[in-house]
Amino acid sequence: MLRYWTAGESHGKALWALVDGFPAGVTIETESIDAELRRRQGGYGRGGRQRIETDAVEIKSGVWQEHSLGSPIALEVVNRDSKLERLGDLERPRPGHGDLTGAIKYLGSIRGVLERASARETAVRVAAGALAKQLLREFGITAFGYTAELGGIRVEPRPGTLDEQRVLRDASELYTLNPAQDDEIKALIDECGKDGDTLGGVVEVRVEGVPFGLGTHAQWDRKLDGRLAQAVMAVQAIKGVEIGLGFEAARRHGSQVHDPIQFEEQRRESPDLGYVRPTNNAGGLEAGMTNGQPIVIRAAKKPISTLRKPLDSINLATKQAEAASYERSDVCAVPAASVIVENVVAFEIAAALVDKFGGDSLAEMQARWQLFLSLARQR
Ligand code: EPS
Repeated sequence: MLRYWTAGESHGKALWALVDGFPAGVTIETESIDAELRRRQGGYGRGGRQRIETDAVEIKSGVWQEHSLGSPIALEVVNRDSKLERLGDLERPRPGHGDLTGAIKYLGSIRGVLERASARETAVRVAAGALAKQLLREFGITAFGYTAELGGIRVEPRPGTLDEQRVLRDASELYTLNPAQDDEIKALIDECGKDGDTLGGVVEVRVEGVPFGLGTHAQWDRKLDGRLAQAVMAVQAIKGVEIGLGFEAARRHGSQVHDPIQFEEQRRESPDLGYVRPTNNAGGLEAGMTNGQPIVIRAAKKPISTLRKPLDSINLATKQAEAASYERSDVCAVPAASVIVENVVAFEIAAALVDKFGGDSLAEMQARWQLFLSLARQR
């Protein structure tokens, strides 16, 4: 079973992830994890913290001579802005953050909750996902995330191959797939920042090269659509998750939703084994299992809840009405969310891959994958 936990506070010494169940024999490159960390720090609309940090991973265990050992892998991302000991508490909880609910639940301070609730923690989730991608790479599986909508402006993606779209996304300060719309969105972010307000948006992730049969229909907590939804919903500020057509499927007739099944003999060697679908409204998942089509998953991110022009709140000590506290924040972190969601999705796909083809080593997994493909082609 491949899984991970994280630890660390936003202004503590560092963030850590402990990845357990990662198979032995996978080539691990620190540089490709760092590249994902840099992408997470970027995107138009970010705040002052990202000018302080230069996130980089340190692999503390489980890797030797650039190969995984099959033992737990400990990842560390150091906080340059490590000042928790010097920080005081907040008095006026920010609506939308965990300040009020956490302080009441833990009978403690707001600081004690916000430090862990902060989206800073996503740095190390991205590191864990980027590590998992190195396993996916061995099987030709790629995860690709981008900004689909920001502040109510829908981006019309330019069509193209994955490589072409990657070039577009990486050239965009908003991580969109249509440079013609970026200026309008940047102007909106600027305007919003001047008003002391914040913006949310929608990010989309496509996973390609996924084989048939990851996940299962057989038990609710092993259904892959459910596991993906949990991983994505558990990212800070995400309020909605859709797979494939998502909510739109509820508005259409069945004949306009379900993807017809065709067979093309010449595609037998591809991940779909020749079972072709003219549409992919299911987003690659049927009955909690992958169906050989790309996985398509979208997440709705609410605007950041720390507003420079604060909302009404109370002083928690006096219960008198006061404006919410303000601490340095971002106007918009939707592009960063596209990186985070891409990487948490990648981790879940890798976990499902280990469930299906798992063993102690990459070589064992690859042998079982080949065996499965040859048996499935006879079906
Ligand atoms: C973030 C770091 C945080 C915030 C932001 C994301 O740093 P600081 O609080 O020191 O400015 O910029 O956190 C939040 C949006 C939040 O809700 O806490 C990061 O590294 O992503």
